[in-house]
Amino acid sequence: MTRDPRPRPARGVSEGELDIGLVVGAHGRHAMVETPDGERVLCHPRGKKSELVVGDRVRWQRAGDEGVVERVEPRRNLLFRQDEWRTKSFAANLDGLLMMVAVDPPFSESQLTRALIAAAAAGIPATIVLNKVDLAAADAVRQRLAPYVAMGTEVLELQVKADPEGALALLRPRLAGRTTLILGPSGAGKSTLINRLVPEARAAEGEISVALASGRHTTTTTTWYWLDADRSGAVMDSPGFQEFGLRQIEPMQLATLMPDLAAERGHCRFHNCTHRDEPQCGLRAAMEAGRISASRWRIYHELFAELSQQRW
Ligand SMILES: Nc1nc2c(ncn2[C@@H]2O[C@H](COP(=O)(O)OP(=O)(O)O)[C@@H](O)[C@H]2O)c(=O)[nH]1
Ligand SMILES: [Mg+2]
Ligand SMILES: [Zn+2]
Repeated sequence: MTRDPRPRPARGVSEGELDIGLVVGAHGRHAMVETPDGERVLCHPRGKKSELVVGDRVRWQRAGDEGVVERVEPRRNLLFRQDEWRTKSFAANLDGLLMMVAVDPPFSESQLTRALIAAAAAGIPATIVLNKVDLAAADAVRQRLAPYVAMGTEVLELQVKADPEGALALLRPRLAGRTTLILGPSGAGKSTLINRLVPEARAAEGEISVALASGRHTTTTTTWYWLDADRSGAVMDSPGFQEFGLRQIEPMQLATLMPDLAAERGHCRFHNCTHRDEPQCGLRAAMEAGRISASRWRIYHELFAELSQQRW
């Protein structure tokens, strides 16, 4: 006998009857929802518009073996990127972002800055992790990150492969009891780190992606990993770090979201200075005095131009 797969209508269901759940995987119209007991139920959102994001708290109800998400609880925050055509959410309700880069392969400072700006706009505290400091080029890369240290961003140095115990000792207290997204370019060492933090990570990832993708080959989305048996801390891993669009941000907002630039505001001749070519610009003076790095200054201008293009 086959079960009617259609979800039951929501009519007559009061809020109190709906279960609370946590979205630990999401793909297209499916989401893996975890109950407070740790059971995982494949769910579909009711209604066409609602997009479910990993980290969402949802109200849902069972429909046979599966479930229907009736409502998403208000999000504390949402980290996303947005280009001309689409918005892609990384995760919701984050306590922190770990931006992981490595001494090698070389990383794009523009991509790093974009992610930090998106986190700042979403109100999510970010830490930079520099991995592979065992490699010879470590000093040169440290110099590249000096402006970030100077502007108050925490920069942690790791060698996950060469010294995994040291890396764990540094990170575990910072990750405990919190929800942290680990983001970074391919090759930075994210998988190596997550496999150290969560030895059963590979299995968990496979389980969710199989259930969500129904066996089809799909690109993976954000993956959720509990750090401990009592499920108090979690890390997430997300693809799609390249082409980090920031269309959600107004150009005039940019300087407020870059701490080194923000610190120099208030000294421009024009109160609505865009810091591009206005005379007596306090930010330009700060750059010339070495308080804003040449690379951050260049990235600001590239972003300002990009975000000023006509929106469709
Ligand atoms: N030298 C060195 N290599 C590392 C370190 N951590 C990771 N790697 C290597 O970097 C490569 C990419 O790591 P991976 O975890 O797959 O990166 P991901 O793409 O960010 O997930 C692998 O060959 C790792 O063995 C480290 O601390 N030092
Ligand atoms: Mg990886
Ligand atoms: Zn200015």
